Amino acid sequence: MTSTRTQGDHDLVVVANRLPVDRVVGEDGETTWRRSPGGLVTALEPIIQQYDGAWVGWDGGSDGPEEPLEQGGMHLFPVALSPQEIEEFYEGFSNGTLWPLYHDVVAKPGFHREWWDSYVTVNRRFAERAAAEAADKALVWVQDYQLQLVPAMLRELRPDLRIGFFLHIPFPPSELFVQLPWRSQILEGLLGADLVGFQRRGGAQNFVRLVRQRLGHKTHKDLIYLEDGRTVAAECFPISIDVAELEKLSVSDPVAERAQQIRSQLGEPRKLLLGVDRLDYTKGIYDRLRAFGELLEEGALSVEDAVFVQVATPSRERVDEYRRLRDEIDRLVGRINGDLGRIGRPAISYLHSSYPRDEMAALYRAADIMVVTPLRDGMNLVAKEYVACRHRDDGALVLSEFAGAADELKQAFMVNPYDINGMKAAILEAVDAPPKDLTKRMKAMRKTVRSHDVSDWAEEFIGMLKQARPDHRKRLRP
Ligand code: ADQ
Repeated sequence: MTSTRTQGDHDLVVVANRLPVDRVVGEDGETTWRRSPGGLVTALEPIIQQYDGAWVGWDGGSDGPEEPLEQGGMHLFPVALSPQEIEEFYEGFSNGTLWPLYHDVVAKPGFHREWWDSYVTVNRRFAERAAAEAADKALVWVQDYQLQLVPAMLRELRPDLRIGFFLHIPFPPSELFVQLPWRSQILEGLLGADLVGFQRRGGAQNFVRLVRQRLGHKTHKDLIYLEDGRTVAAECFPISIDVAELEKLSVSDPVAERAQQIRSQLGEPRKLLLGVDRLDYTKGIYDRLRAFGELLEEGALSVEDAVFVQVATPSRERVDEYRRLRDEIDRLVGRINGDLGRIGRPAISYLHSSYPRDEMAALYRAADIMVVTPLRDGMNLVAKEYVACRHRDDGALVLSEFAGAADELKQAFMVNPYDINGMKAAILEAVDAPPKDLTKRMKAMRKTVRSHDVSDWAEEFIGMLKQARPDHRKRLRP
């Protein structure tokens, strides 16, 4: 690692695996950049604009630009990855090791030394780029599991910075985390931050316990005291959504009309059940559809009056586990539709497409029952998006207790996604619930979602990070 201290102009630097833009290649072969649709971009864009800040990230390709880009008042600094690094750092260590390990080992993590080496190399590249762009005493906010070594690497290069880290996925209990051959390096990497944020209280507690047990640091509640005199805070900051944007969309006439149209195209079912997920083995899609299939088989529901719309956007298709999952779900849907569907009445309407926000809002409005059953999920924004779109306080949410959202959306029909009979019972309970009960539940959940949106999330994190004094023995909170 170079020890030369260079310095940039930006008082806020976000460091994330991906840049907030997608490359679009026109018919003439010309490359342009379009703002990515994700929630993180929505959350961070206003704050970056306010600070005239920078965003350091990868453009998603292997032949991306090296030169800075400007987009919507944000200064973007690309970090290049080679095809081998995409395979080893991104598909390998990030998505083949950390992702399954942090999600309760629902798939077997691969532990490969060359993947780890690539993770270290790429994290260093991100840290160096951030160090070069941050102004004196700037705030740097590092995002997610792909970049857990960046905080310590960055601190070594730039001890003047205030460094925050937020983990979007769960932080596992120590019994699972300690499987990782590089467990101490990851913990040391995170401790380079002044503030480490998690989706749930339990994640922060797991982290504090691990640094106490494994690294021998003194801790008190959510604070970790390091030998060099620094204090690191581990806090929970549950992420949210842009509530106002979705509310506005969902009450608009075109979305209302489209919601009606969706229902009529599906044959005006009495109950429309909906699932919306990235096609990922953590999301519990297979067992959810199995539960629905069994309800049809047993006659508790019939295709004459219930249909399940499952939107599953393919993702990480170069990773074996994801290809296998796609095949398994394809087969299951084929079997259920083949056995139980009728002409013009499929049991499951299964879609691989990615939709614009207005179509998503229409789907949420059209659905009587939203079924969100991940085996483990950091938060799950889909659950919150559904609630935000139910402006009439109707509809039901069936929610896994293993999603971060379960801490807040307590009035959902809660399920253990490993318990197929329990899921069947919860779906039936939601189908048969009296409208009064549904209204009471949805009203309470809408109030919760509206009281804390994604800009509150970002402002709370940055607000707390600003209080950090990396070069003093000061606690973050009085
Ligand atoms: P994800 O695992 O991607 O996020 P989630 O929180 O549900 O999961 O977010 C998915 C987003 O993609 C939602 O905003 C949803 O509307 C959108 N989406 C899904 N399918 C779509 C489709 N077919 N077309 C268009 N949009 C679609 C990770 C963690 C989560 C955590 C988030 C944010 O795994 O636990 O909530 O980051 O921190």
